[in-house]
Amino acid sequence: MDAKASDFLKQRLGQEGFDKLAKIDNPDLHTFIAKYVEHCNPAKIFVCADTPEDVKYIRDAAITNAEEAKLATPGHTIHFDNFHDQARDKEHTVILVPKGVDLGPTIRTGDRDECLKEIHEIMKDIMKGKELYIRFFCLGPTNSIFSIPVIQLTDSAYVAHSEDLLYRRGYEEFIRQGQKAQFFKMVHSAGELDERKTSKNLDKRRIYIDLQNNTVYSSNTQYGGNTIGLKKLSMRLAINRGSKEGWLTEHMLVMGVHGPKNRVTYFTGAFPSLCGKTSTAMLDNETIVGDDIAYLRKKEGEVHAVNVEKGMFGIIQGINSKDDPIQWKALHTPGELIVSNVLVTQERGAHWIGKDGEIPPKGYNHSGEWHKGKKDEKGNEITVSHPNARFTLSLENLENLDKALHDPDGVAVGGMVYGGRDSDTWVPVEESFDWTHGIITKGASLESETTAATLGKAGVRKFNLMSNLDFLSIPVGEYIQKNLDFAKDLEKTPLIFSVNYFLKDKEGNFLNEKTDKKVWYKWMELRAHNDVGAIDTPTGRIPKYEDLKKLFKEVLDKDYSEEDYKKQFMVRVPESLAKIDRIKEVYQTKVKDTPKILFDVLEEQRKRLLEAQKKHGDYISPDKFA
Ligand code: SPV
Ligand code: MN
Repeated sequence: MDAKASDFLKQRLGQEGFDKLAKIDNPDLHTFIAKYVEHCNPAKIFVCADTPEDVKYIRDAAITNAEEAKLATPGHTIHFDNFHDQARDKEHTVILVPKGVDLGPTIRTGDRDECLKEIHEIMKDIMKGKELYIRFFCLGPTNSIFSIPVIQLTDSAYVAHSEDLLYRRGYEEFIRQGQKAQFFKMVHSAGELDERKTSKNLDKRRIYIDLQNNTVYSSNTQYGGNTIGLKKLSMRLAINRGSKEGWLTEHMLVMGVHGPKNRVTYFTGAFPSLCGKTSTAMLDNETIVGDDIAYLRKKEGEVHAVNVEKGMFGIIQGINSKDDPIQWKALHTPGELIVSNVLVTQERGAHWIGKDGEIPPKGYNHSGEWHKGKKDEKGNEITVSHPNARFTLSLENLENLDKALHDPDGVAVGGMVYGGRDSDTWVPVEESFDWTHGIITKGASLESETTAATLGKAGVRKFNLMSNLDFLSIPVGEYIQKNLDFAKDLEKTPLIFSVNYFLKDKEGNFLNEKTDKKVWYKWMELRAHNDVGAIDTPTGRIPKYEDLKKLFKEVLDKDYSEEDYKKQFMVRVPESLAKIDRIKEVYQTKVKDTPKILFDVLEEQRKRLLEAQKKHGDYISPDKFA
């Protein structure tokens, strides 16, 4: 450590804190910490070296600071975000770029010099009177080719505590990597707090991502998606880094699907919000590796995936004992767990939208004192919990955790799944013809319909390629090309599938039960080993009726009728053609440098659809292709 940084840090951190830091041989780390200690100017500093006492210090601080409060169940706490700070702030989340760099119209960018100036002004002395928590974490398993060390500076004990549940501790990893560490740097301040200990100056809420320095600044916000540096903030840095190094960062779950004779085949899955991502990761009798973010790398000719995280920041709305027995149990078992923005009752229980039982008539929630019928300033009724209210826990608390979670090699991927909320186009499950066809017609063509739980009108299709649109830090065209190139030198290429849990008939009734998805995953598992055949249609390969009939019986003890099969797997030509038009339009008008092959593959698909239409009409029963 250079003498100046050393003197300064000793003075500000105290001997104990300084000694913890000095064990890590990395001058860049010391300089970075010194810079932001001086700039943010906290009253106190705590360096967490990941000992049980240090971790407890942060957990206790969240209570002492009143950022969290205890609930009746031992170990459970409640945290509130500001009433207007309940989701990711897309408008103020900005990728900083030097003059002349253009990432295309779908990515929010700002002039690097100007934004750095602005954020440093906002963050000047922002921690005055507060305690700064310094924590070390590791994205991906430790001691692995996937590992990325991250330093988090935050004045929120809630953020530092949440990260402890969600990420692998990294103090030892920083020591191990020493000067080699290519670490990410996070500076967060909740800013001034109001009497409810929620961020007060939301007008100065900013999330600025500096790719050049691998640094993210987050100010005047507490909501996890804006503050938990290792989640969506690091994700943007990792997408950028991976694009240079030949690996991928995807907004994907990772799960083990259990096949015949104790075989486990791993799948990854990308789904935009409210499309069944968590319920897929939590599927009965399967095992979860991760529910949100995956790194994919090539290893010995195969794709390997890791869960970047080790915990879950899950949506609590709708969780009930019948549909989500494992999460329900975890939410009712003593142990470390944070719930946010739900209702706290007088008995210090928690209640949320869609929970079993009656909604309590009153309590305390994200709006303060709450009673049934309470309205916000616009006259809209305030629900018992916020639709984006969450729970935070370690995956270790889930019964269905897969044993490979911390495997430094990750898991070999047999299949990748893309799914959206789609009432009328995609069949329930379909395999692509090959990797390129899958990346283009499934991943890069992903759309999802809005629901009543999102802002704006319901039922509007939103383009969201790979469900990664919000997090891209490289141009969309380049991102697609990197995905296409990824499979080039593989010996065993994962199959690519689409799923659609939301298909409806003309009368607006869902064509599938929630539990049917269990069968689709068993079918995909068999396909990954070539244990069942498939039928080629113009848009991809679909299951044969006999195979599904057998699986429905085995998995759900259900008699699956041929009539249901024909309705569900009918090729919908007009809708499929309309989708091609929409996707083409996006890539022609909103994306720079779309790889030409994307248009070619879409045009080939159109040709196949038109030929089939000529022969069989608009709506084609799957048996016509058998
Ligand atoms: C998502 O919105 O995709 C989430 C929650 O996983 S957040 O942390 O807000 O990104
Ligand atoms: Mn997510």
